[in-house]
Amino acid sequence: MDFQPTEMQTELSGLARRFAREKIQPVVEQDEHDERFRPELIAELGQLGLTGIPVAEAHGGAGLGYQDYITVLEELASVSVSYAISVAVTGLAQVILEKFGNEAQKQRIARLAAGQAIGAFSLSEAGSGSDAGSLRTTARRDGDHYVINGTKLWTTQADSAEVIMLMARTGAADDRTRGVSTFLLEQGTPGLRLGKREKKMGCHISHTMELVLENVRVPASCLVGREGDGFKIAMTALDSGRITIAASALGIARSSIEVATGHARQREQFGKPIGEYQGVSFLLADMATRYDAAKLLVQRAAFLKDQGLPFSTEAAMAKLFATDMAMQVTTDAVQILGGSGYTQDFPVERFMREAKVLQIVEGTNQIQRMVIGRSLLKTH
Ligand code: COS
Repeated sequence: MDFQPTEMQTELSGLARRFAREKIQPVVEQDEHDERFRPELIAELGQLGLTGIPVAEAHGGAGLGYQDYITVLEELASVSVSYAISVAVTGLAQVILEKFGNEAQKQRIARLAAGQAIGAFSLSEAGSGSDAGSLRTTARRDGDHYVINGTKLWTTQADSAEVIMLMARTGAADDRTRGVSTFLLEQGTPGLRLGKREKKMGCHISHTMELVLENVRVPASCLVGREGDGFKIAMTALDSGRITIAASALGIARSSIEVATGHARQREQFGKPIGEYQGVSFLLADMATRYDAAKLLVQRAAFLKDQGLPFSTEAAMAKLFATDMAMQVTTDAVQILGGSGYTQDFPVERFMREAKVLQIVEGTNQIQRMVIGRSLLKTH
């Protein structure tokens, strides 16, 4: 593992940083207010080659690794977590199709990798969040079709997605995780409709949707992998997804440190810049140290994944530490900015709201601790 970014990583992060500053920054605050997502920005990111980084060139991706991917997500998130998450969730669909899809399903990757289409991942339900294996949406085999019924919750960008990777129960309820299968659903399939859009604390650009499935009849060829493999497919995808969420946490933390440091230099109280008070400079020192420690964990998880080595536990550690770090660092940045920090004149209050969701998505940080704890205690 090398601490120096490669030439490719420097180029990718430079591209992503410029795009985020020139294209997202000018519209982000208004769009957050208007809850407006711009798919055309994803298409432009696709033209820059930034929407299919970890997918093989044969499938339309860039054929690079997660160590490259995290540099791009950090830059996007440093301006807008919503767009970083959009790229990451579309990436989740690509990763699933590449690893588990049949040849026809793999053909669907190219449009996602090019940013021409958006993907979604639909696992959670009202009664099944952390306990993902208890999901109740059913997919009943009917000849050479499946008929899917149920209601999914918290599906990011289901309203703009062309393809939705959806987990449903094909086995008995007491089969739990072994009775779950993954399906590739098309937007517009009869019986599949959007339910309510959640009113959230932050990340308003990113739409979080309820999905209602009423006798959705799909050909059996929509099954991804084998019947009953769906839970493991979801868990495998989430292992990778947790690295992308951790990388997004780095972005908002870094921006918050930059804003807070600039403020501490300029803002004078009692006749000198507030950064000259130890109460502020020590806070900044802790913020920067936590950011660097988180970055090393995220880089390690990405490195292991790129090497083809086991990385579930390390991804959980990176997600846990980086998102808790982002919550702390963004909160401290608001504190350093004082009254200004609590207003929308500065982005730190938005970053603080965005940090909160990162402690929850792709497995709450309590679930990450469970994953880490189990790996420590397992006997084989
Ligand atoms: N990769 C591959 N397989 C995995 C896996 C992983 N990371 N984690 C678990 N599995 C497998 C297990 O090996 C087991 O296989 P067998 O049936 O062959 O023994 C099976 O999946 C069930 O595993 P387990 O018994 O550990 O499942 P649990 O019901 O205890 O759930 C947790 C495990 C809690 C880790 C899982 O439910 C989880 O991650 N929950 C959070 C869900 C989540 O992140 N939701 C957010 C959605 S996106 S916003």
